[in-house]
Amino acid sequence: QAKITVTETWLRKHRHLYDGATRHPFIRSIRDGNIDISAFKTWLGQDYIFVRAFVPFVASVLTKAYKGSDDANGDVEVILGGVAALHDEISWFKKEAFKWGVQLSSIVPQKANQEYCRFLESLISPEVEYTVAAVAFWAIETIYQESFAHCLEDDSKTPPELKETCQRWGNESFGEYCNSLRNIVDRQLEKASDDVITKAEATLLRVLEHEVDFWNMSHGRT
Ligand code: HMH
Repeated sequence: QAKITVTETWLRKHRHLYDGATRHPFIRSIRDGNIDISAFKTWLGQDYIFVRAFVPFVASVLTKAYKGSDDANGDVEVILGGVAALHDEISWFKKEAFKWGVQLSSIVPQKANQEYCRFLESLISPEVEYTVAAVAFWAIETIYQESFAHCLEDDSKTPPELKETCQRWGNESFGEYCNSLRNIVDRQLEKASDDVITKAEATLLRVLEHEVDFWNMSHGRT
């Protein structure tokens, strides 16, 4: 029987908050086909700003992977794949924004977004251990993967014009990438001190809260 991993323990323990982030009313409204397109446009513009701030954070995780692990397991390459995907993602946002008539140059980050970006910046600090930063990275990617995969299930009524967006994060290969991140994280946590494990769990909770606030913002609830 396979050993229960640390991430498994955490997901069980924090199931309620985790489901709150992956089954948010904003995601449900996409899945049910009754999404307000203005909410979608808000999300699109705000997420573009988020992704731009996400790039230096992911680069810092890459640096920590290079310095901090012996990297016999190829962590650097997995994370580099994430950086490459973000390059493509930024082009996609520009194209999608044009399609929906969203003017990216005039988007002002809302409060929840500012706070989330500030949180990402705090994790860039070299004081933050590789394990802690990697947990945040895994959680951030996985929440989007699970949320958007939910909108692509057979019984979903996702509007056709939003399918491509859902595919972007909900596709299978993005799912495999998230699994690779999870394996990296569990391997690190296996050899981490109690202090680092405690910090990493607190960081996961902060990510979940920020993700819920981000969806709330898009949904016009703040
Ligand atoms: C807010 N969380 C948010 N935006 C994203 N693009 C992702 C996660 C996944 O990259």
